[in-house]
Amino acid sequence: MKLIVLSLFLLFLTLPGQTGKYTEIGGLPPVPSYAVSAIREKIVVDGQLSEKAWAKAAPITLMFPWEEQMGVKQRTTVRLMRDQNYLYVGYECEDADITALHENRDDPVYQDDCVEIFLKPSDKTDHYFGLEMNARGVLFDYYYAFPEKNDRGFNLEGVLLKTSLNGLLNQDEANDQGWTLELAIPWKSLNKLAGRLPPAKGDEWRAQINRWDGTEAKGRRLSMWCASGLKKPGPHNPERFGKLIFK
Ligand SMILES: [Ca+2]
Ligand SMILES: [Ca+2]
Ligand SMILES: [Ca+2]
Repeated sequence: MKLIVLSLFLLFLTLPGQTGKYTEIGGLPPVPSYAVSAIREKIVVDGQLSEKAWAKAAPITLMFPWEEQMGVKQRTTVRLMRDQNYLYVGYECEDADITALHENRDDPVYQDDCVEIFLKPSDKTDHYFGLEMNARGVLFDYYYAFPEKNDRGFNLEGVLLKTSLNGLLNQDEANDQGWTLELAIPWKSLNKLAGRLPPAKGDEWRAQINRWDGTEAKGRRLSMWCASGLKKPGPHNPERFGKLIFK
């Protein structure tokens, strides 16, 4: 009898893609991992991913979990790296129509062409930091005491970011190619949740990476690193964040 109970327990542990506290869709693959390399090269946060280190970092391509969303699925490639002072994130967005209207810190930039990263340094809580940035380089940052309260009044100190557009912003008729965003997040800005800063080699954090693309009129799409397991399009589910492993 004991053996049967144990076998059932082990089976439960190994079943893929369980729904959970927040996950609504079963059968999803396990969340992916990404090794964040330590770099020596100095990164100039100018919106150009021209430093050699960027070319060496492994690319993540965002996927589109919701087939019902409208419009063209434009590719987004994301790379991460780190040094003693910063976590660096570089986004390359293919985009035939670059649009972004919001201009001020903590505006709802997720309504624009926008890229995001959520960082959850602690496995003791569901709380995490969010950074959402539009194609103008406007930052909306917050502390999400998930799932209860999203505090947009919280600001991460010293974040550097810059975009570079290959096209014309908010010009319907322009033939745009895309845009890039270069982001540097100071480790010390994350001390509200992180145990050890900078993270040591082998430390593991959870993270999600997203992009909102399109306009209300022509349809909008959400793409992401790992499927959030929600029925309605949305990125907020810390159970389905991927794993960042620091090197
Ligand atoms: Ca650069
Ligand atoms: Ca767009
Ligand atoms: Ca804020």
